[in-house]
Amino acid sequence: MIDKPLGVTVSRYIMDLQQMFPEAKGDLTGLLNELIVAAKTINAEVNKAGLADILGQSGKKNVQGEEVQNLDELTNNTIKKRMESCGYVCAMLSEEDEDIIPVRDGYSGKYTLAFDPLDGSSNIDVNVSIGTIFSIHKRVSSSTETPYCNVPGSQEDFLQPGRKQVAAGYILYGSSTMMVFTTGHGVNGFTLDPSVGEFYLSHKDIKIPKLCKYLSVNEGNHRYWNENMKEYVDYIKDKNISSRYIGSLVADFHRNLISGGIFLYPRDKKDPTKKEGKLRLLYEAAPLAFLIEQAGGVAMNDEGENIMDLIPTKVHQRTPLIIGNKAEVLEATEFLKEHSSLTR
Ligand code: AHM
Ligand code: MG
Repeated sequence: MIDKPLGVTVSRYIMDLQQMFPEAKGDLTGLLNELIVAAKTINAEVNKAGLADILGQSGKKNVQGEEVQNLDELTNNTIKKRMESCGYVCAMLSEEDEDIIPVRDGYSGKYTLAFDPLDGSSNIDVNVSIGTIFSIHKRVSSSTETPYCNVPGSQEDFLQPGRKQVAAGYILYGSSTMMVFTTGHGVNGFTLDPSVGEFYLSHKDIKIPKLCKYLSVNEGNHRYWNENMKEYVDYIKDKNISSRYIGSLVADFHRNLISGGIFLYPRDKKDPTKKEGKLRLLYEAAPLAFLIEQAGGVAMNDEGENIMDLIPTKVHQRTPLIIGNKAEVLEATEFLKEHSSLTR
């Protein structure tokens, strides 16, 4: 962890972080800076989302006669465009694209970038917090003899456990816009001053509070849960806990990170195509697992496996997710396991 005063800019913070590693060549610094630029562009678009009806809807032309993209598409394209020729990534993986996304010839870099361009997108039209989640790994598919730039990335580069992430975080477009990230040296939060266009350190070395204040789960799915899950939720509701569920993972996570809480998205019987739960391992669960672990919490699946240790077999793999205060998450997974024979 580097100790920087509140108010330091995110770029300065990242540069100082790089100084801790004399062997670093600046690629991760460069990549994070590119993400910051993408975040500012997305933020500007998100802030105009309510004007869609005035400026033109997706599939139609706007007042300048340009084709209007929906916000998911626009954020996805913004990130891809910034990254494809920055020279820091060898390939990308996005929730919006089925296949991994290649970068331009000759621009292949050292890292992979997996991202959910706009998490919580069902909340866009109702002006509720949404966010961009990202996860960065070092590529594994190139040899030292070959310059990175000549070797495109492959699926293998993405099928790495969360434990191997070199950085992860999110940009939350909420009542203010924040970037929260970790490189494995604690979690720090930076708030955007929109009048200056700069992110400033506002939340230093974030640790999840000891008290688990909130329970975040979609109770509308109650009838699709298995018995152990139903019993667990009844059990925890008997404790001194409040319910909070936004329906944007990134926003629910952020609230619980700052205030203390447990978030669950278990497997359920609602949709047979989502037997493994709804959330995606590589660009939702794993990056948040890295953050929560750095902040003193933990993320597990319903089999009691740490999300950070899961080895993905598919790039768009889903996983049940239980994340937040350590004691409550461990208790939840134990509870679920204990009763698991009832339902599986
Ligand atoms: P998205 O990435 O398409 O927005 O879907 C993921 C979202 C999460 O942000 C959120 O936790 C979850 O889906 C909400 O799902 P539900 O409406 O089933 O509760
Ligand atoms: Mg999502």
